[in-house]
Amino acid sequence: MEERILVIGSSGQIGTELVEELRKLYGNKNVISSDIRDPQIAQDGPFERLDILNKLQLLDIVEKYNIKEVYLLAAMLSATAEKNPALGWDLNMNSLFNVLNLAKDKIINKIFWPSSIAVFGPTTPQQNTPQYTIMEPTTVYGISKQTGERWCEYYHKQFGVDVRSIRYPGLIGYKSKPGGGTTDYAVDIFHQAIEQRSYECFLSENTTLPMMYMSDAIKATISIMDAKDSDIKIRSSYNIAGMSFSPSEIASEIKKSIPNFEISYKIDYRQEIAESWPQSIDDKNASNDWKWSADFNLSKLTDIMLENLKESITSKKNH
Ligand code: NAD
Ligand code: AKB
Repeated sequence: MEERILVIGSSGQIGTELVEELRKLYGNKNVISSDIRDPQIAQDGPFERLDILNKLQLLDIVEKYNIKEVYLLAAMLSATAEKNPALGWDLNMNSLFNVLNLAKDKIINKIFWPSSIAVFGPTTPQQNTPQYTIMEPTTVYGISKQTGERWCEYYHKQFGVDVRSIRYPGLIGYKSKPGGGTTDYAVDIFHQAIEQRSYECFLSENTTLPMMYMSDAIKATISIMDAKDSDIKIRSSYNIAGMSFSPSEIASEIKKSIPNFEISYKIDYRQEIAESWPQSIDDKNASNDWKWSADFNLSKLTDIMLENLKESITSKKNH
């Protein structure tokens, strides 16, 4: 049987777009999407309901489709995990072990597992944060990602597992809704700008964070998975950078297209999380090792988000 790819947590913000792209590259039937909930948009290709914490169910699906490559996207993100620390830890760690162990047992060959800028903490240099630096995360999500990075490197060194990873910044796209992160405001703001002409932001106006347009994130994911094994020099996780902005900067950019748009601020517990993260990222290791570079800046991102969301919101209203 042909070797196939499994995406776990495919109904989320990244999975929705990654599955679409992987199917363009490898064919619909060769990319199996899976999640505990239905997909956000209609999909052309096999979908399996899979709880990643259920090892037997995972093995059944892997054997049924002759899966050799896994993209593990199921996780609890920063804001939600702060409200459910034990559940967040359980999901984020045991999902990773279940997949790493399939590779250790030589059932699958290759794994993609995303880390995050949340691995950094308040003692990390915030500007141009280096690949190797102080890492003292203060959220359960950040602790789980930092621990996950250590385990990925360990499984690579001790058992030869081919696991590849990227520390994504906050991701922004129009095709899917985000799932409980601190950077979610940067997606919600576009929806509210079009529908309400106003947005109440839960982060303060000058809170700068590293962000990235979803197409760049998908490009990075596919590039690192396609890179030659010998080019992957870091088996914990690579820094990658797109752009950095604050709520007031994105609001000003939106105002260029929607002049009567207004932003207001009502800060909540997510402010403290955001303040513990870097403001910008140094990604030269990714550029050197597997030729990474971003294509999108804030102005391009804003144009694309507004144009596409206007279209989809108008067409929903007309149906
Ligand atoms: P998301 O919350 O949008 O999607 C996660 C998906 O996992 C959801 O569809 C959810 O139903 C599914 N899921 C939850 N529990 C599950 C289980 N037990 N079994 C199977 N599926 C389960 O998250 P996302 O934004 O798509 O993020 C994907 C990965 O990328 C995560 O590891 C996240 O930490 C990482 N990441 C995301 C961002 C971002 O800005 N989106 C940034 C950095 C890192
Ligand atoms: C979150 O805000 O939790 C995510 C992330 C940066 O990991 N978007």
